[in-house]
Amino acid sequence: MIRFIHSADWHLDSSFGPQRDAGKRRQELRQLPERLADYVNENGIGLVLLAGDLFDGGNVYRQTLEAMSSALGRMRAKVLIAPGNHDCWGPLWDQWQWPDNVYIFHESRVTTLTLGDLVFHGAAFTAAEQSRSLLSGFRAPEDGKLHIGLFHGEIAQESRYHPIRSADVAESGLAYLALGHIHKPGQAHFGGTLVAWPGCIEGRGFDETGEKGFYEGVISQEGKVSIEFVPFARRSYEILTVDVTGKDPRTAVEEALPENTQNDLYRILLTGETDRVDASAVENALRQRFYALEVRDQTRVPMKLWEKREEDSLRGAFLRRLWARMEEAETKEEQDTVTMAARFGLGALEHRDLG
Ligand SMILES: [Mn+2]
Repeated sequence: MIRFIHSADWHLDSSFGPQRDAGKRRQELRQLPERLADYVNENGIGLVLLAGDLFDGGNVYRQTLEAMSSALGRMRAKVLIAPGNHDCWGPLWDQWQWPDNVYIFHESRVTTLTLGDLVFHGAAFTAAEQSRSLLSGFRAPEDGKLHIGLFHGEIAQESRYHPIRSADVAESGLAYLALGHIHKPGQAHFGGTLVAWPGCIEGRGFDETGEKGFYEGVISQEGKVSIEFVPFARRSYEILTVDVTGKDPRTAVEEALPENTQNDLYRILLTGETDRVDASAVENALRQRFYALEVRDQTRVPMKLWEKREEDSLRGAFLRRLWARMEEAETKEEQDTVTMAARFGLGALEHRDLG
């Protein structure tokens, strides 16, 4: 029995864009290989399959390369790497002295590495794009050994990032096909082949929400491969929509929150109908419960508030003029602008803080 890890899309040295803690997040990501080395050694993992995009680009900090290289070398496991479109084979890989337990596929055609009864078939991106399907026509020999594929690429008919067709997988004779590239984890069976892509190991923004990690697998004595997902990200990005209709916004948010949010980055969208909401007050009140929090107001002024336009008062006159604008509004954006004007105006008329 062999235990293995299949991971991909670390995107080390990602910029993390304009986030407040971008530098710290970059630093945390750089510690990932060390954390993974600990996991490998503590869990008796003998094989590590890394399916590309480990670096975000070819221009990597020396510090990152050193951290990565020493962590891989510390793993008491054979480490196999198939470079992807972000970290394609080139000086980045070629001009670095990698530890002896690390093997890097470096050709843009399928090559083979045999380790005892296991045979690995893999390839590298050697440029930022690879639109040929390398598994097309591939067939592993029926030699009683277990055949495993390792590529950066995606299950697709056409793609600039190595399309792999499901029909080719079904014909491949591979027991397991380890892919990278798609940032959301997934798996499928085609013919006798289990194919999986673990997704990115750490979210980098609100377009990469939810649990992130890797697949841990077992190759049984009989040559059967099974995998399960292991959450491993330091932090996750979550978007939570909270309807605050008829509720105190802060209470509504607190009721909707899962228990432990301390390590995570949350974007909370306040929705529903209300005439008073102060997103930044909610944000300030709850900030301590998160690694990072942003609260956005997407609520609408309640219809009953518009009913006050019938009043013979300054408020009524104000609402009548805005209501006329609302009826003329042709887009959702125009309606939102009128709504915001109504909210601010009413707040001012009632001497409320405009927040
Ligand atoms: Mn990729």
